Amino acid sequence: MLTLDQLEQIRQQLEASQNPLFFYDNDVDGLCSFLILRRALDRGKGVAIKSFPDLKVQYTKKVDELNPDTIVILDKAELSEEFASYVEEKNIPIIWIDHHETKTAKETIQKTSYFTSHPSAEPVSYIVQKIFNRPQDIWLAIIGCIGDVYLPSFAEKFAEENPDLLTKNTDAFTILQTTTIGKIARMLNFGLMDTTTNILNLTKYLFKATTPYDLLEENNYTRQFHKRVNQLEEFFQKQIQKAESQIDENSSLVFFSYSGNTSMSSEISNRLAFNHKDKLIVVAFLRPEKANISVRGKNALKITETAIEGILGATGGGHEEATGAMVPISDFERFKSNILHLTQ
Ligand SMILES: [Mn+2]
Repeated sequence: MLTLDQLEQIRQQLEASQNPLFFYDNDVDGLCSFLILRRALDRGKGVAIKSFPDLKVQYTKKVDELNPDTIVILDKAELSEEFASYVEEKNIPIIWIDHHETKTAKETIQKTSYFTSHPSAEPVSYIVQKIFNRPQDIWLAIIGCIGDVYLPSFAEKFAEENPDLLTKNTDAFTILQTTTIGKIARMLNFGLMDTTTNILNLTKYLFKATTPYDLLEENNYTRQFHKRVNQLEEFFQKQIQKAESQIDENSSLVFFSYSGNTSMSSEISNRLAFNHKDKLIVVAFLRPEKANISVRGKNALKITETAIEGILGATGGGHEEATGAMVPISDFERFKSNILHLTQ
């Protein structure tokens, strides 16, 4: 975890900024991190990063458009050299807060104020909640942490006060799959799979929301969010059913691939991992060019890294028991056979 000095340093830099621009990872931890800082500062714009694995040079367009005096990167493991040097030339400081292992070059990292909780790896929503410590944002920090399968210290008290939202003495993974807070984390991940305009409307609503019920309630502001969530929830349930109908009980591996308009490999793999705790779960979303892959289970990181070794253009990484990878579609069968060999 970051030291108190580091948290204080971030706080001072943020408070000195009049027009911060937040780039946040396109998932619930990234979103909640942005919301916590935006609510504390009451200023700044937010952009969800959709490029993978790094924050790519295309986002300098947003910098030109919004003209910030500080850039804050949240929950993104990698930063492209082109983006960093473009911003450095404009003399705009970058605060980069993350919790993943990074492969970004030292020279690029040195162009930023880099803060990471790796290797203890507390989620970014936990880190940023510790900067301002505003009690009214704790629910957002909990949702962000649970989305990243991490149980924050402040969850226990919250569970005592909100037993209908969160169960006490439960691990983060079970909370994600069985409680209302977990359901909201999944809803927000689905809500982020929408157009830029709809995401912007959702975040604006969340600048002012006071409880998780504001998200569950259907009103003029949440209507589009609920509509999108219901669409994706239906697709999600279908994939789970399909995957489970294919499971070989004698195998330690669940290998499931699907396609469609929306990649939700992370959500699907989490649910399958919860339902089949003894198995390694590999879920692949097949695009014309490449496959988006999520791996869950024991040694997921080692298995992912070994399986993509030697595949040109393949990337992958993450946490010990939860990873993401991208493999060119031309090498997908090779990736699959690597996984089969590794799990036999
Ligand atoms: Mn995260």
